[in-house]
Amino acid sequence: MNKNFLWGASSSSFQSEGMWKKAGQGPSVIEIEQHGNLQSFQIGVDFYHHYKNDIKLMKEAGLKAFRFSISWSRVFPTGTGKPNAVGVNFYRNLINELAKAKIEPIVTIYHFDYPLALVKKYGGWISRKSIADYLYYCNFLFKEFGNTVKYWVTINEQDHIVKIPQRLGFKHGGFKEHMQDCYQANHYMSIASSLAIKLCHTILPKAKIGPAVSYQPYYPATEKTQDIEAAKTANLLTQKYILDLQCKATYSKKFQNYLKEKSIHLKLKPDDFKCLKEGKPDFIGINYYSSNIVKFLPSESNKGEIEGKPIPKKEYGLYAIQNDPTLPTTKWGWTIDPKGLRIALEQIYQQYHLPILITENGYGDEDKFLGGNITDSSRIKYLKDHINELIKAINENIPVMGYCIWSFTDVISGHNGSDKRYGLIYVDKNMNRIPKQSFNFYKNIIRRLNGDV
Ligand code: BGP
Repeated sequence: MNKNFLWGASSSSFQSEGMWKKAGQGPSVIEIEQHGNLQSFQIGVDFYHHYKNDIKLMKEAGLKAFRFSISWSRVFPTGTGKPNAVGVNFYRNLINELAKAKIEPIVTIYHFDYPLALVKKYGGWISRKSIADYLYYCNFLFKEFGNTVKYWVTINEQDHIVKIPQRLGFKHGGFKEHMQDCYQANHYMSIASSLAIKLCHTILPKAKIGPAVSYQPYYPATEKTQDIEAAKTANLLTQKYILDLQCKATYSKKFQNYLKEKSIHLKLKPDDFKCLKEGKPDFIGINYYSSNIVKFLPSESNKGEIEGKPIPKKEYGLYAIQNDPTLPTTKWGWTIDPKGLRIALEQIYQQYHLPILITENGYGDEDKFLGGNITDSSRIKYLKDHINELIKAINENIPVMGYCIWSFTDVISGHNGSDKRYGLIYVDKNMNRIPKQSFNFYKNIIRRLNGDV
């Protein structure tokens, strides 16, 4: 295995740091989205105060890379303007600590926690103005941290931000979460991402930068032509349209026809496609957790199950996305499909011919600490099976740059609060860190596959 392979782990600011609206941090849209779990997010796993200890543990595990996100509103409390020195200092210290431990930082610039002030000001991503503010923030980060950070992720799971409109925070700006606005936001986010890539290439010519998308293969439920067609359509309408835009600077004709049918008319400028062409990613980050099957769903009178909301799981006349009943699932119903990881890597590489970084892959469970060892054997099996498929993909010459487990320590789950744990390290109520068995498993994998033993 290539010595430069980035064996890593991932996290995000709002799920780990805590220090919510403290030390100068401004509010973000996560407050609206996570109302039920807000308290957990306010505390996170107190990474803000535990980062040094966590990095020590990362070093012990032999991690080559750590992917974390910067909280935009910790750096710019109102989204733009004057930076918050305390926040900037926190990230500088964190990055320096990683450098000391010889762990490559992979920085996600924006991971769901959009500054609330910008939504209130002009609606956030609904407005073209959002592009300039995002670039202002990126420019600051590239100049401030570019001498130590070589890997950047522009936007985490833009496909999910569009699919879960609360993450756009529109409501708070007095806007509706209508499809038209979500797809417009997607367009502006894509341009912002491409301009950030171009800017990064200018300021930091040696750096590598790309988006991270959530990707799952869609298998036809049967061999019937209509199911095969439905699976292709679901793939295009839920994830491929974003990669086409960001990597090929185009909306396919089929996607354009779909928008037309939904009476969605995007505000486009001819220059937009020039920007997209000029800001081609160096790599595609993928977050892979599960796969789905798809069957054709005949037309009904009520076209579109969730009218007005983008990317439903069912589109009458087009497709229905389902779990494969023959595959096991996590306790939260996420299909476990290790082969799907290799298939996803193959599909993405065949279409876009770019290196791929696995920015997230992991297993959520209700781990319990009752003293002694935390035996998370289901997680170990999940990781082992996925890493095997990753190796097969690499042996098939798919250029994979690295593999980041979600997550290093437990963090607060985006959908399920603190009940659902992903970490190799358990975090208890007092913020103590207790390595699980999977910690040793991963440590051994890295040592073995990196050729250290
Ligand atoms: C991805 C997000 C992460 C993380 C992960 C697990 O979509 O990028 O932030 O939350 O999913 O999801 P969850 O915590 O909801 O199980």
